[in-house]
Amino acid sequence: MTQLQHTQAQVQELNQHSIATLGNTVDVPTYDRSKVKSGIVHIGVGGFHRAHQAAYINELLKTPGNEQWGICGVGLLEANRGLRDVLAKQDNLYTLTVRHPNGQVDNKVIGSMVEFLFAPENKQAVIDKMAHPDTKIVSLTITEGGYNLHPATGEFDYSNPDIIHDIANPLQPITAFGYISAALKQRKEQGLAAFTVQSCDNIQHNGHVTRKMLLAFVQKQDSELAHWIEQHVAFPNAMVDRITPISKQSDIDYVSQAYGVTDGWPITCESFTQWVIEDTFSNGRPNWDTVGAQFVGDVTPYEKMKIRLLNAGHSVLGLLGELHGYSTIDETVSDPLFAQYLRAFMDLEVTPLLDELPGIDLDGYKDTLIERFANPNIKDSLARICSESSAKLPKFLIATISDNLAQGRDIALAALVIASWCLYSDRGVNQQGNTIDIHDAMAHELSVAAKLTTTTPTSFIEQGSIFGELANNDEFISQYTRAIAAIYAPNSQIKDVMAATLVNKSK
Ligand code: CS2
Repeated sequence: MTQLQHTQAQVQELNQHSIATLGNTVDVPTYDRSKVKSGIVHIGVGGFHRAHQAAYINELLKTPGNEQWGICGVGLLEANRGLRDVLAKQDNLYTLTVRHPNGQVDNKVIGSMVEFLFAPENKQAVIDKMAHPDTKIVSLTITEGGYNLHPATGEFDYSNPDIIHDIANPLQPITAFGYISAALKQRKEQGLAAFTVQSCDNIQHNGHVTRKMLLAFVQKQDSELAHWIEQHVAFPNAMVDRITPISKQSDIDYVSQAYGVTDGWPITCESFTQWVIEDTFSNGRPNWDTVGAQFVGDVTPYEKMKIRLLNAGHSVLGLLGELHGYSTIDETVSDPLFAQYLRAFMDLEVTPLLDELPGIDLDGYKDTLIERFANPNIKDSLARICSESSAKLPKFLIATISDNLAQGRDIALAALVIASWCLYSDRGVNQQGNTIDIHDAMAHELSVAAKLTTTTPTSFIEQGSIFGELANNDEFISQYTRAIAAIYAPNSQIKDVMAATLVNKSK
């Protein structure tokens, strides 16, 4: 045992009372949390929010004068009940374990979330909180799928049963759009200023998309409110970045051993963090730039760079790695063939599409991505990376394929990834014979379409809600079916097909 490790007898629960005794072993909130008010209501308190926005606010609160910028977390889903119970026991405190590539570990107790509301038990409390005069920002991490846009058309999907419910029941919402609309209506009626709606999800133009989707929703409920939103609500675009794996029992064990505290839901993340935000807010904002975020006039080129390189890069490694039988990103990228494939994909199929990036050394950025993926202390599972691929890939990867085809460029590397996604959905086992852990809202549809491949080689890409018009593109069909033939051949190994694709690419 190292000096820092504690015996079971000394372990105490993490809460406002116990943090007073931890000052020497861990970075605890030094500010008076009882004075902090919720200026931000955040929907979707997953690991990423707790490692990113909540960590920035935690730093900000250390400087007096920022007490109006605490966070009220909101859980919309029944699945958030467990989180609510843990946070309630812990006075909404949790540990953030920051793991550097060189093995250094920093533990911080984050105190910026001062309230948490579990929406299924009290919907009106959530609407009232958002409508409260202290609330200046409603921020979101509702995942790519949460924006309810039809991936292929980019339009609002009115056929979603939850949306149909919310349009008909404005005071009993289920979706983020339903809550935001109800709260903004209350503010409008009470003559209060609108809050900013701030997306923190990995979607290009995330602010514009949120605005378009919210307006499409509200139009069907109350066109006057939609008009008021158009005039008064700001939707800043932003690029967000910090790799945050899913918390595991080993993270809980680590925290109790490292500083003698039982934390029911600690979060682990990498040391790298980035947040580039367009400075358009309707009702004030925290000075996030004093704690490491950047305000810019136009975030578009940075978002595109990040989503098309990092997020797509994750999916490339994730799907190919799952098929081969790897289980984490660091394990996958430490295989030289996978690292080479990723680098070729970034250099040859993404870089030519990126816009000018003032102040960014793109080669350096790509090197850093590979180093971050290789961080051996972040055991980021391929299962997490590949989860909800049906919502992620249209934005991360399929957009790159369409752009390349429109410019007459080759797409062989990306086409193999899509073909691998088909085989992954078809077989559900990797090439070592082990079951692949698939989490996707469309898992059933994906598997049904994939299973038709042997008779109809294009069946998988004919799923219009994911691939749109691509299924009719001859060049895409030819590259995709070539990749399908290679990976469906008897005894085919994904690594051999990757190597052959790289060789052809360099010809
Ligand atoms: C990942 C992201 O597949 C994914 O969703 O690429 O969660 C990624 O880890 C973050 O975007 C990093 O900023």
